[in-house]
Amino acid sequence: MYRYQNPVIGGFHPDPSVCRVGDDYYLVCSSFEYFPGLPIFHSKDLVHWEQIGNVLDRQEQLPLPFPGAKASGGLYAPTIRHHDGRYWVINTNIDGGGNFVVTAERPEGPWSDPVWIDLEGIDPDLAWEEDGTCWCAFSGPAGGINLARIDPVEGEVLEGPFATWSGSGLKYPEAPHLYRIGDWWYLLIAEGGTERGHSVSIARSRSPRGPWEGAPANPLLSHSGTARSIQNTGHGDLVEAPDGGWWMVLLGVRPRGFTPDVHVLGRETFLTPVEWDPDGWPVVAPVPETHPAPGGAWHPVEQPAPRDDFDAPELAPHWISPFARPAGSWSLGERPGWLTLTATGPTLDRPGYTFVGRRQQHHDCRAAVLIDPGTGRGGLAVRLDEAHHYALEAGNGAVAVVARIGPLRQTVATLPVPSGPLTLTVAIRTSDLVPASPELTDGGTTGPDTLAFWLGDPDAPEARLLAELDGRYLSTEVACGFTGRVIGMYATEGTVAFDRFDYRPAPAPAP
Ligand code: 6LW
Repeated sequence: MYRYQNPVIGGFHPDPSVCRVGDDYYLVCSSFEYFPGLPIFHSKDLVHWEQIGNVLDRQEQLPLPFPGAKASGGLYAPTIRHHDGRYWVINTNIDGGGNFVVTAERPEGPWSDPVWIDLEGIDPDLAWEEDGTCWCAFSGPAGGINLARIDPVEGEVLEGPFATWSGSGLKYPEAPHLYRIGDWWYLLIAEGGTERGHSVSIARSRSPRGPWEGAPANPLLSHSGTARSIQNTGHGDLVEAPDGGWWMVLLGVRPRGFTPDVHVLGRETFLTPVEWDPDGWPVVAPVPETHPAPGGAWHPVEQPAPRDDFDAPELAPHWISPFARPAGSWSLGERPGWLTLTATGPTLDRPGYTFVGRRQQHHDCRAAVLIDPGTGRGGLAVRLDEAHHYALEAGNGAVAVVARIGPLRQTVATLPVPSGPLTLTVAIRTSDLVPASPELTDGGTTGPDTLAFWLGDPDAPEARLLAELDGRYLSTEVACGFTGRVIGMYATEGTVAFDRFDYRPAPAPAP
C-alpha cells in the first residue's frame, strides 16, 4: 500500500485545478506576476506531478503592463477542463484584460492566444451540459458567486451573469467549480478567505440555474481553529479516479515559527480523499500529512535535476521571471553552458530588472550558483516581491549581502573578492526546530527559518559565512500577497553569467 506525503506540489502553487483524461491527470495553478504563467503539470496517480510546461509561455498571451502590473497581481485562479477533444483553461489577468479562455489540442501546448470574455470578476470556471451549453461560474465583483452562459470559443456572454448560491455565510465566497455528477449538479466553492479561516463548501441542484441546496455539513472542510500543521485549506477542485474513488486537490500552507506563525513557501497544492454519503453529499477528510495513495496507480516521475547546468537550448519550464523576460535580457547561446543575464533595470526594488528564479519548495534547502560577474553586478536572491528580498550580490571586486524589508534596505555584510567565477550559496534552515542564533532574534521570538549566505560551498573549509538573516521578513504574512518565496539569479548592471544553479532540499535540523 503506497502512501503519499502532502503537499503533492510544494512551493507556491496555489489555486490548483485538475482534470482527468483517461488515466492522465492535468493540473494548473495561479502564478500572478510571473512569466511564463499558469504552470501545467501531468500525473498518472494524483501524487507524482511533472511540470510539462506553462499555459501562457508567450509574452503576448500575458500582458502585464507596468506601471500598472503589481506583485500578486496578474494571473489569479485558473480552471482546466477537457471537452470536445480539446483542453480548455479559463483564467483572470487582473492587470491586463480580465477574464479569458485559452485552448489547446495537447496539454503541453501550444495554447491559443487568449479569447477575452466580458465578465467582471475572478476565479472563472467552465462546465458543459450534454447539449453543449457552457456555463461559467465565477466570483463576481459584488462578492458573491455568479453564473453566466457563455460561448467559450468566441468569448461571448449569452446569458447573465446572475447571482447564484454563495455559500454558508462566511466571507469571500469564491473559487466556484460546477460539476454534473449523477443526477445532480454540484457547486463547490471556497469561503472564509484564503487565510486561516479558509474552507470548502458545496451545494447541489437539478439544474445549473438552481434552486440550490447547501450541504448540511457545510463547510465540508476547514482546518480553522485546529492544531493541524496544514492550515488555510480551501480552494478545492474535485476529480474522480479511474477506480471510482474521488479526490480533491486544494491549497494549504505549512506555517512555522512562534505565534502567530507564518508561511514562507506560499500556498501549496495538497490532496485529500473524498467519500460520498448515502444522501449524495461529499465527505471531505481533513487534509492529511500522509495518506494511502489513490488506488491502483503509483507512477513516480522525473523531477528537475538538483543541478541545472544550462547546457539545454531552452530554459526548463519551472524557471520564472517577475512581469517579463524580454528578449535580450537572457541567453543560453551567448556563452554555451552558461545562462547570461543582461541587466534591464538597476535594482530589485522596482519592476523591470532581470531575474530568473524557481520556487522554494522545501523548508530546509540550499541553493547555490557559480557566477561570473565580469564587469557587471548581479547575484543570488530570495524574493517575495520588490520590497521583500535578501540578495547575495557580486560585482566591482566584492560580494555583499543586501536585505530589503519594506522601506528598509541594508547592506549587511561585504567582502572583497578576486575577479573571476565565484560560488554563492544560500542555506535555509527551519529555526523552530533549531534555536536561532541569539543575535538573530536578540532573545525575542523565533521566526520560521534562517537564511545563511555563504561565499563558497558551506561544506568546504575555505567557505566564508557572510550573514544569517531571519526569514520571517520573507514570509507572506509580513510581505502580504498571494505568492511565496522564489530563489533566483539576477543582473542589475551590465552582463552577468551563471554556469550552474543547484537546488537541494536539506534534512530538517534534528529537534
Ligand atoms: C484567488 C481567489 C483567492 O483567485 O485569492 O483568496 C485569489 N482567494 O480564490 C488568488 O489566489
